Amino acid sequence: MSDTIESILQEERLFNPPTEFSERAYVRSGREYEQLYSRAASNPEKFWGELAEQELHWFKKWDRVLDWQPPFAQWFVGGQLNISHNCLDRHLHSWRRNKAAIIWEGEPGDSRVITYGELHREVCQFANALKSLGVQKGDRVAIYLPMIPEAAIAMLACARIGAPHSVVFGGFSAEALRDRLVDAEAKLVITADGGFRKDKAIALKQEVDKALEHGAPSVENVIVVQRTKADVTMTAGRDYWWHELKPQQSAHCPAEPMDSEDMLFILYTSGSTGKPKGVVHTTGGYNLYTHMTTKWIFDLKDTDVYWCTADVGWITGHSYIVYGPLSNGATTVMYEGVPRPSNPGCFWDVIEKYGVNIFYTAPTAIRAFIRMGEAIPNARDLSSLRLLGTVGEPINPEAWMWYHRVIGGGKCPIVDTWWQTETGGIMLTPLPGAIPTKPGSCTRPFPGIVADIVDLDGNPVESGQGGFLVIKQPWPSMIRDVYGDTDRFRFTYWEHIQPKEGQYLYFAGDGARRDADGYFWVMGRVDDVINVSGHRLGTMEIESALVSHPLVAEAAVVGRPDELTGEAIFAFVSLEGNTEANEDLKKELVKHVTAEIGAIARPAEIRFTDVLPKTRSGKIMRRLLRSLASGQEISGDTSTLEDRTVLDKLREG
Ligand code: 7RM
Repeated sequence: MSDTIESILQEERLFNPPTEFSERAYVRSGREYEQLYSRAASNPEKFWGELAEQELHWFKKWDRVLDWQPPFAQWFVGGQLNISHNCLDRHLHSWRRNKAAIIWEGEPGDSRVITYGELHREVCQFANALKSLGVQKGDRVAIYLPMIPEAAIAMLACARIGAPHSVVFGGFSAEALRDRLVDAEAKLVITADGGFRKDKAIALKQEVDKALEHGAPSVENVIVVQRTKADVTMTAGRDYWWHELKPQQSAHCPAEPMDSEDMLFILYTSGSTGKPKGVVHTTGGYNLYTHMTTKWIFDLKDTDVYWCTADVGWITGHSYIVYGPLSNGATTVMYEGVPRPSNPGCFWDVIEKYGVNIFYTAPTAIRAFIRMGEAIPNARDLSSLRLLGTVGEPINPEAWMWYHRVIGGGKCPIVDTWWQTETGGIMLTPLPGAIPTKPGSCTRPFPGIVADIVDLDGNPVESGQGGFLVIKQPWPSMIRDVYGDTDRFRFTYWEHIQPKEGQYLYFAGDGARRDADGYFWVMGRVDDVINVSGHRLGTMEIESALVSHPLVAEAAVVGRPDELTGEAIFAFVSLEGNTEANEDLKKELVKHVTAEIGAIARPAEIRFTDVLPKTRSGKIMRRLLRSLASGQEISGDTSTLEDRTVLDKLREG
């Protein structure tokens, strides 16, 4: 890990945008970027107000662009719009009506192309199906689906009738699903019999049944998409098939005029303490910000085929598979599969098959491709590509170089995009025709974003120094609340850094530095969040899962560096009484965590220990555990350790 940081700090390579790219880009030079940036900074309300007027359809214009009562922002106050209308209806009055909105490729090789006209019809019919089951404006609807078009259709249908959605990643277990259903008090769940992943059919409806058995009393109905044709149990009066319910419905369903600040969705994300937080996003600001970032960062044109490989269960799927691209009238590719032993080149096949021009993926995927060897992508025609992107974690410069050379053929700019579930959209990124890139840096803030690196008192640190990444001004797609827990919203994001005199800084939870050119280099989380393959997991969540096993007395979980996944989960576990520590029990605990949370939380390593290193006041000293987990010598102060012999015991472990 320290090697990586060293090499990042010394990175000096600079890649200018190719002239052919810049000439045709929305933002064509560093000078144009600077102009946009200073226009936004000097008068944000004018900047966002003009864009909102030019780029979106409003049923009613706003009275005020911004109302900022820190930490509560309201954007486009008094305005009314509907994001489903902006993603669909307004494209129907032009040639885009018959343009591909979604190109979908299933893992087994089946596929569908859905035009804007067809997508509109599907969404309207399904929105009416939701209404027929009594779903009303304001009711929360959970979506637990594989990567099939119905996921996007369900999201847009909820948005159309004003029912906030809560998409739960299909890889989460029944228990994790139940927690989210309970927290959001979801009225209805949309799921599928299953989905295909790594050549196997994964059961989903079965997980929903389990979640409901264990108690999620708010759920009244379940709608089930038929995907794998697996046997499922349908409970009469509660469960309905999508393919039986939807076709009976009218394709006429006007979009509900929503107040700009009406809730659009809740999305759960891990933090350093407690259960996952329900991040609340609202309508107008989110629509505008994801629209503008998609347009300028991906330089999206009507002739492009755009593909983001995320799952709709994550914020990247919400903002950059569904809402941002469709609001722009773009063609967005959805792929059900992941690279797997039977088809390690499947991503390149999809690019070749559909002539993908813009490709957005995660560093962990790139590192996996590097391992598989460049012969695999080299055997496909990737010449349609003109722009590449990454998201989810810092990208190591060597992976960046490989991506640039092997996938981009040396001619595609790379946008390394830093952002979070909470920010709703991309915050730090190059604009590809304007900003020269450096491998490993997410470069500069998007126009309208005022970012800085500060110490705990909110004072900016010197260039080249590490500090906390903060955002100093409100932006349209910012988190509005933690669902049902405003105290947690304040505490997590707005009280960690304490500047003088009522100044409010949004704290992202990341450490970063800025170089002499003003480029940002994000180093990773500074809290107890582990980033495994770009997925956020709270150490405490995993610890709670372990401790819920009857033989576990105590557990401490840390991240250790991993070449492939960025970080891997390392769990220190002490057992109850005289329980015998053995390999079988390790396996059982791994299974237990998978059942409690899902496969993404699977510990890479479990080490049994009699005791955990604690301070005299009883706090687990994670810093020491992190060193142990990564096989490093323990450095720094250990004087607060209650029992010094613990360290020797742990090393032997
Ligand atoms: C979009 C997303 C957010 C956390 C964030 C960072 C890390 C994301 C980058 C990155 C370095 C990047 N949402 N992160 N992108 N670190 N460079 N380009 O990932 O809420 O799931 O995670 O991911 O630590 O705080 S997220």
